[in-house]
Amino acid sequence: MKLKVINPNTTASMTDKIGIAARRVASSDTEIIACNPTMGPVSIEGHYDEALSVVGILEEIRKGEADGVDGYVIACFGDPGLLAARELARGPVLGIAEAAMHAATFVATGFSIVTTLRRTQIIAQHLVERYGMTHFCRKIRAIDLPVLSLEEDSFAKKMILNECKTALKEDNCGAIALGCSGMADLATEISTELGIPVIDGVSAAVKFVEALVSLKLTTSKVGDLAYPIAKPYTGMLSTFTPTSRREEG
Ligand code: 2AL
Repeated sequence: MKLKVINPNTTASMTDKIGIAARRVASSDTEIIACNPTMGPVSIEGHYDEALSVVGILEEIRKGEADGVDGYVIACFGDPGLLAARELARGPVLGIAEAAMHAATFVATGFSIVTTLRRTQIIAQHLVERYGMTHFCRKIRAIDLPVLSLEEDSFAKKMILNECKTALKEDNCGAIALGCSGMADLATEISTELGIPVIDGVSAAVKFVEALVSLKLTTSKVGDLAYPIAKPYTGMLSTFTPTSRREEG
């Protein structure tokens, strides 16, 4: 099967890291296409970044549909544009935050999230509520360093490890979800050091999408996730004009 893993920011080194994490867990007969949009923010650290990243994400989904992609992962912990992406796609589309949270509840009764900036704690909190995870999420922690610091230095990585240790000590959590796709290379190492499940959402989402595709479960085209209604789009967004698409189910 063909899975497209979309890094919604435009930083190629992060896309490479995400691709490596995805390929490490993917089945041998799964082709992973790791990509990022050419337009948009270099990192996603707030509502504004998220909103503008969605245009690039939808462009990648549109191309994926033309290329026969079976399923998608949106590799940013804010799960930007998730439902819009599902409208466009025939196959399943998973966000890494929802995948990480669901995986955590399969292996622990409570989890904490460790993310980058404090302001993204709010976005994570919104997702915890949206996904019905309030009962399971013990705490959302942040190291208060920018997303791209994970690309540059080992200091940020040390901070993540320390924050995970504090979570284990103080939060009464049995698992930790890493709150940024830039941490995709850290989960195994931290899990080994702490002795609890530490979940990278990219890896979890790839395995869940593989499972859904194997089960022949596609995105429901009945109701709000039906293909977008055909109508003119104007100005800079005219190339995003939805065309009428047969509902394939
Ligand atoms: C992210 C992420 O995963 N990628 C990005 O650019 N920003 N998420 C986050 N919570 O900082």
